[in-house]
Amino acid sequence: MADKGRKRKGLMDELPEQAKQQKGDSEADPDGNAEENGEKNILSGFKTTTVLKDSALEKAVFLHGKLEDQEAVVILQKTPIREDTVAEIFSGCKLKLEMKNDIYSIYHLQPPAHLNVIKTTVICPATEHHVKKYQVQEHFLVEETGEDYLSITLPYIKEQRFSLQWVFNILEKKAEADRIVYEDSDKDVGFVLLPDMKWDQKQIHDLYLIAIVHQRDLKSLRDLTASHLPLLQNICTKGKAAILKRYGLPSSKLRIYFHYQPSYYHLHIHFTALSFDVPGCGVVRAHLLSDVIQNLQSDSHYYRKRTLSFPLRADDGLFSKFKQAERL
Ligand code: M7G
Repeated sequence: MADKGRKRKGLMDELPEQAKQQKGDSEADPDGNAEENGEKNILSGFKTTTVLKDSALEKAVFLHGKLEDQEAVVILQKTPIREDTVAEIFSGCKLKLEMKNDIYSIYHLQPPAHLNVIKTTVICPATEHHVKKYQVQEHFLVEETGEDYLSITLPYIKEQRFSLQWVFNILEKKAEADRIVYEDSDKDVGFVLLPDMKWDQKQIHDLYLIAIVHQRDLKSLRDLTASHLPLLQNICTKGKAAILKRYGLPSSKLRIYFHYQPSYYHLHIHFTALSFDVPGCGVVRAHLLSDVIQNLQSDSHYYRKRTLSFPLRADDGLFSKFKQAERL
């Protein structure tokens, strides 16, 4: 019975007050009249050149095009339907019958405008890397030894990959300062915990936060040794506590992991809701923080020596480097 009662509760009811205050812009502008409120529609001039990916599963379309003569990537994604908005959807919608057969009927339901928001991510100016990142491509599994890392991967990531400006902006409070959920400002073991760009913060079901370390010389898992255990343990303990406090989600409902390879080579850790089958949480890319801690406890140089497997896209520059080195 208790469980049934809980199910009936809206998901937003489950978000504690503090978390509700952190929600996205559409809540501040429930009718979606941003333009009327003085916010310019920057996307009215967007010209699509290519559809990079059209994913029915993710309910998203990834577009490459031009925005005021600059290269841009725009991602349109339908957001999950929140349980606490269902009653309003039913009472305020326009309903059109599409098909009826015996006990089965299908309707075309148009919800009130403010409940019909499409999460829109704009990357502008976008680099060639961004365009490739979102393009559908064949993937190959690479087995990178410690030697391969030093001779192939490290030189490549030093000259390539994405800018880390957005990371430094967060650490220096030049961007997203109002979104920070928790910060430990210690220069050695400190970090900033905040919602990932992928999470619209509307429901806990798809909770996604990242912890970004204050240390600037750690690129990825490969740089970690036992000397970083205090940092990792600090993130693990304080990150979990902050999420429990803000969102009421216990650590038993969290998946906490690194990506290898990451897209951005400044050490960060992903905190996602276990209930959310998020892309990138599978065995070929994710390394659980708890496993990483244990591996470093048993061998300080574990991640310097181990062969690590990860998928690479056929058009990834790193893939070409592995081919040139005849490692594929
Ligand atoms: P990753 O493992 O380096 O790359 O994770 P991935 O994108 O292939 O997973 C970086 C994480 O940072 C991703 O989950 C991104 O969604 C997130 N992220 C990227 N940017 C540019 C931003 C940003 O500007 N703000 C926030 N809050 N998150 C970002």
